[in-house]
Amino acid sequence: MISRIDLRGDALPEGGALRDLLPRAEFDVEAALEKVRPICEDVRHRGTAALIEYARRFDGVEIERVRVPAEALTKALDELDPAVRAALEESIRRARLVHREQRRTDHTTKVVPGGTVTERWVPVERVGLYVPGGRSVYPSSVVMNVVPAQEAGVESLAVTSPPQADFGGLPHPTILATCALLGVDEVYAAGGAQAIAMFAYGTEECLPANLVTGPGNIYVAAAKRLLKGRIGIDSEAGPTEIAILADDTADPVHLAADLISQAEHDPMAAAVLVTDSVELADKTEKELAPQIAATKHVEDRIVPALSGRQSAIVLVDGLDEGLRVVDAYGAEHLEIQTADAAAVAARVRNAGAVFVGPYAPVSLGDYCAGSNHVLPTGGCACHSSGLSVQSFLRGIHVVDYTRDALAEVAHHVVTLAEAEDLPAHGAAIKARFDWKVPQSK
Ligand code: HSO
Ligand code: ZN
Repeated sequence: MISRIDLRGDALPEGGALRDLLPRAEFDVEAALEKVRPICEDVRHRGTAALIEYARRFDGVEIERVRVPAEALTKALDELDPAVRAALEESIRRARLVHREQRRTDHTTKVVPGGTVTERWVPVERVGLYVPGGRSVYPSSVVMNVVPAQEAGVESLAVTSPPQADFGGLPHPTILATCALLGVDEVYAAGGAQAIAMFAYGTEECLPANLVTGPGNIYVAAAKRLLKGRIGIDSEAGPTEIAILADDTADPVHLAADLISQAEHDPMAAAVLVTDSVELADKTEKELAPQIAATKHVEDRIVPALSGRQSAIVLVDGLDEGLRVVDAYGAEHLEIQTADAAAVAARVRNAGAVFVGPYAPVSLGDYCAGSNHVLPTGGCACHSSGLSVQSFLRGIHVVDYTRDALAEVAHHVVTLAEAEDLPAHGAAIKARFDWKVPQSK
């Protein structure tokens, strides 16, 4: 079911070479670029008419308008299962607690008397949030995108999700209900690359946005790559990943359940167990079959995900080597299931999010931990963070110097300008002092 990679014995290779030994899903965004280019151009030129045509072609549904009417949002919330509503409300409450504390405050540094630099944090004005449809209708992802944007103070927020043939061309009702619960009233029925183009270029119905966030399929990722620059993007989310670092104190029943839990997302999802215990590896592998037999999405997602070359049990000599392996991998989600898990977790350098000990499974983080579940995949955790309030803010440096403060440093600026062969830069300083560069006292 799941392959093994035995890294015991010899010393582990360094950096990139170690990474090359580890399994990873292939997610070839480049290949999809040429497919999405004409679609994005079409939306740019024909706006709503193009979106309506793509709804017909890709989503198999006739729609007359892309903007979801307000009544549809209210209706969806009225009809939402009360238990789901209560769970979403708790998820929102916890997410708000965590994200609210991420807000940065403006800070002024007095560099010299009369010379200050203030860093002002300003929310992005208008944000478009992409919420996938089809196989993955995740109201939880609406929460994870909307809450940080709102806590950052974004004023204009629009959500888009693919039109569903089963729901009269509207996005899935649970998505609509979650938007209503969060107070988002601008929602569109558009999916795929065309939805990203709608936010980038704007249409008759939808104003262009400054930033688009949210996970999507390979076409969504390709459109983000193509339109990046015209519109800001969060990341090109790839298939989900779980890595677990475990020793012989871990419970194989938990490990198997957690590996399967993320394999359930996608046939390309990656589940990687790193351990120094062969016995634990054997027991966990044995646990997989009965647990898989008892769940859904088996043949289409779980089995291909676990048996694919992106998933594996990796055997290492000890925890230090295990840490090196999980750091080289840089998983979207990393569980630490070892003795003294908090101390081990504190040593992790690369992961989208770390889950400590037996009672913090990834599923908790997916819904109700308060943490964000939009996280870097494909090894991007080595350089990027998950979605947060910070993703929706820009830091603006405000430079304020008096005449004396400028005079004090003028000769240095002029010297550096000359060293870079940019005399006009120096002249902009000299002009303020009748062309006589003050020397420092
Ligand atoms: N594990 C997914 C998020 C998710 N799980 C949504 C359930 N619903 C990627 O972090
Ligand atoms: Zn999940």
